[in-house]
Amino acid sequence: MSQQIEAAKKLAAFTAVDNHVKPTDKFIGIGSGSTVPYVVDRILQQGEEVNKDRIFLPTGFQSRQLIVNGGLRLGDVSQYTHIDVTIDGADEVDSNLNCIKGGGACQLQEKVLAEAANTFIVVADFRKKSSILGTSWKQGVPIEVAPGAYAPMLERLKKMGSPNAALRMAKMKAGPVVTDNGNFVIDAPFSEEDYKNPKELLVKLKMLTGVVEVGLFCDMAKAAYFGNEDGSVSVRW
Ligand code: ABF
Repeated sequence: MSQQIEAAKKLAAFTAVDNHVKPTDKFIGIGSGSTVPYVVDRILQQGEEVNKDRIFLPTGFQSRQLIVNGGLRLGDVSQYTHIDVTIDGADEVDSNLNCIKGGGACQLQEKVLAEAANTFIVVADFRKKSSILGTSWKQGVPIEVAPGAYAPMLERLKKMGSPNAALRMAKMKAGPVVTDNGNFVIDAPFSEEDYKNPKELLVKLKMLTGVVEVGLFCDMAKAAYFGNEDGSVSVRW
C-alpha cells in the first residue's frame, strides 16, 4: 500500500510538472508536504540550463530546504510578487477543485503563493480525491489563529457547528503546534451541509477575530492531478 501511494504521488507530481512548468517559466512556487519533493525532482530533471535562470519561492521551511538542497535559487514572495506557476499538495480536493489544506500547518504561506501565481496546480494521491470535502479528511479545516485568540475562538467555532474543534497539539502533547509565523492551529470539523458550500464556510471563518488564515482554498486551483491506485493519473480542472 505505501509503495502504491508513493508511486501515485510521484506520478501526479511528474505529470503536473510536465504539463505546467514550461521552459519560459521563471518564478515557481514550491508547496509543502510529501508529494512536493517529487515536483522538485522532476523540475531538476528539466536540467541546469533551464533552472539556472529560475527563482523558486517556498511555502515553508520544508520547501525551502528542498529548494536549497536541490541547488536551486531561492526567492521570497516579498521580492517577487508575480509567480508563473505554483504546485502544491492538498489534504482533500472536491469535484469543484475546492481544497482543504494546512494539515502540515503551512496554509497561510501556501495561500499567498497560490494566489500570487498565474497558475496554481494541486498534486495528490488517490486518497485525497473526493466529491465533498470532509469525506476523506476527517480532521477538519485547519485554521491558523493568533495565539491570544485561540480559546474564545474555540468557543465560537463550537457554536458555529464545529463541536469537536480543537487546538492542534505537537507530538507527545508537548504544547501547541506553532506555525512558521508563530501562530497556533485549530482543526475544526464541520457537517456535510457546511462542506457543500466551502466558500460560504470560508467567508464565515475568515470573519472570526484572530483568524490569520483558513485552510479552505476555493476557486484557486486551475487543475488537480491525482495518481491513482492502478498506476494511472487523472486530472480535474
Ligand atoms: C501541504 O501538504 C498541505 O496543504 C497539506 O496539508 C499537505 C499535503 O501533503 P501530502 O502531499 O503529504 O499529502 O500541501
